Amino acid sequence: MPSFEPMLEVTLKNYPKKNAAHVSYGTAGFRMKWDDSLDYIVYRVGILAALRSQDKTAVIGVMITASHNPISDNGVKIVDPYGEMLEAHWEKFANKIINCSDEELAGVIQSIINESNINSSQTPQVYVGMDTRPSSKRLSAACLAGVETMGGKVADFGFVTTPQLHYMVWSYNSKSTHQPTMEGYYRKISDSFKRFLKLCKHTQSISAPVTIDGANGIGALKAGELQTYLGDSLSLKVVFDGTAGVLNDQCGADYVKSKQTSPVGLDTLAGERYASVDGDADRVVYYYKSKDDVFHLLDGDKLAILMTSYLKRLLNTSKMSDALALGLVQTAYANGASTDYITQQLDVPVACTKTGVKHLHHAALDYDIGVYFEANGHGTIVFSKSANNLIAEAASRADASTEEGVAVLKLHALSEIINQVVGDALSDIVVIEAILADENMSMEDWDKQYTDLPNVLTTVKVEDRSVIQTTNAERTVTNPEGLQAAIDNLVAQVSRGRSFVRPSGTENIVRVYAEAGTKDEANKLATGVVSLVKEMCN
Ligand code: 16G
Ligand code: ZN
Repeated sequence: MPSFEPMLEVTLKNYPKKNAAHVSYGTAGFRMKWDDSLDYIVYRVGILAALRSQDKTAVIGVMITASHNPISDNGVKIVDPYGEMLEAHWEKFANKIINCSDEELAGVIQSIINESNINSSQTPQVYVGMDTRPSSKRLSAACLAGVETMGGKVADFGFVTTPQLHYMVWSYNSKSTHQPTMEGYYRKISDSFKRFLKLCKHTQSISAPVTIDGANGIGALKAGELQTYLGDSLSLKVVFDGTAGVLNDQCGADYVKSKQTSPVGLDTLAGERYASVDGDADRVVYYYKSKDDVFHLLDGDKLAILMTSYLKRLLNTSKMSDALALGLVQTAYANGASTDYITQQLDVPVACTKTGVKHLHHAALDYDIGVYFEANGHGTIVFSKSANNLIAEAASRADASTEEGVAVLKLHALSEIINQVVGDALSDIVVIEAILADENMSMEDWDKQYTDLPNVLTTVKVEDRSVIQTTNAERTVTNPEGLQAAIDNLVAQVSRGRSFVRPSGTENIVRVYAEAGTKDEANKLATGVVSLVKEMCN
């Protein structure tokens, strides 16, 4: 009998399979409305994470969260050794282990062990974290039971943001000098930020606070902790901190981005900076109110352009632009004006990938310095190993009395403020604040880098979203036949038109995006494409 079986017999009784419906590991792991059937899923994910740990001889992470979704949802996803999303081949194992019956479970575990040649004598090590949902604690306990079933050891980090858990896993496995502890995480950001500020002409500290909408979730709690490390170098004023409101309810990054308005109840003042994070703090958008009382959103595209244009300048001044290739990665949702600006005005190459962080992250690794952002605010900057080494080495001998030397030191500090492992709202905010301070830029200045083309993002309910198939990073429909030609025809009828449709990866709907030279044209295009989808897909 395999060594895990006696223990499995004991723990399985507490986590019997409750859901007959097939579930699959998607871009967000397993995610659904919470009811007690999620318990067995997370228990089995704990088992799988332990197997993955033995497979990679490394610490593996499990994060319990449903991100920007309502408080009644929850979910779970696995973090691979260097903080990446779970490898595709193992997503198949995840589907197998979750969808088999209780009776089949031992056999499925054994088949994964056999197929991956896992050495079962190693002790699995799993890091577990959770968001602030009421259901998260019991799910975390279920995960622990799963890991322990396989004889594994758990480090339970309790309430953490998703990027913090990714950081811990990466930091431990890569033996980073930045410790796999909360203190290590905060010190990495705050020490490098303070170093950066000392190199800036305009300011030694940023006096005006940035207001952070914590979505009534974990981001609020952790922004508060980060503040204690930042001291008076940067003031984070946290609102929607969970003391009164409900998680992600009329606040948070998803609300602000999709409704294009500030959170309900937040009294915005002209000239001030605001940022909203989502329920697990891996997404962020900025916004401000202009003097004429108009709300202006600075979404993931605007963040990406600010970071990319600033990096481009630093590379030029530091005379490192020949050695380090800079590039930007976006998805089809990126506003066309942002892509035009960065390619035409700044001469930085842009790649486009499918939706989902892992695709962008992967593509960004093709550059020495790759900036990637989804328009919804997921994103970060990744540096290749050799870029990190080159920058660290140049910084160690940089002459701070020259412009060139200062640029090298700033580049080095930025590479440490940013969470290179995964998009991280808190570290993204600190990077944006660093750039705005150094450039002495107001929100208006930032917003003026380019003007968004008017756009519409809407959804269509269809019977079966899988009838829509796409290629070319989701920008071209291959099925149903004729749909793409019909979309092209509508696009040709408006100025600067662009439109695409894709099946959602998270809900049973089709998403439609349209942009054009004027708001009327964008609306007209969207309406036309929605009709086409309804006609041809139902
Ligand atoms: C998931 C993805 C997010 C993407 C969204 C698209 C991760 C961590 N999250 O939340 O990047 O924007 O799905 O949803 O990859 P959709 O397929 O329903 O449009
Ligand atoms: Zn999220």
